[in-house]
Amino acid sequence: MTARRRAATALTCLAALLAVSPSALGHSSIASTSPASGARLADPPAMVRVTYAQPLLSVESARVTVRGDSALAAPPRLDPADARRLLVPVRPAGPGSYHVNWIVVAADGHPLSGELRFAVRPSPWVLALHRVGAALRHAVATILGALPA
Ligand SMILES: [Cu+2]
Repeated sequence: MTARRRAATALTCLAALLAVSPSALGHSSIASTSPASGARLADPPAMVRVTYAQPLLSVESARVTVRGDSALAAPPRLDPADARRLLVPVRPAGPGSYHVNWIVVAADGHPLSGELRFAVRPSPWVLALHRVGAALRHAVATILGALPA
């Protein structure tokens, strides 16, 4: 094969590669997550599920943090029932902003990183108690202020 023909063959390969969509090359994109990104929940989920469009080879790592602390309950894993799905067990860590990030390996061997945030609100009881507490403090201050010195 001449150098010229070799170069032509290489160019043809490159053109074919560029014409192929990323998903056909084995890359995978996220199809859905549970909870949804940006969700505001009453209680933290026991599990975060991230479903990709195509099967994954493995999980490299995953982290869950709340207020700077880890809320990862157990090692992350692929769903045995569906290799497209990453499962991240979450330890309930109360209200706050939960940040989940991970690295998985796509079918073509490329690592894919992703992240997801959701918020857990304080319970209505906690909010109600805060309101009662504030009202009581106000009442006490008013009574004390009305007493003769
Ligand atoms: Cu890839």
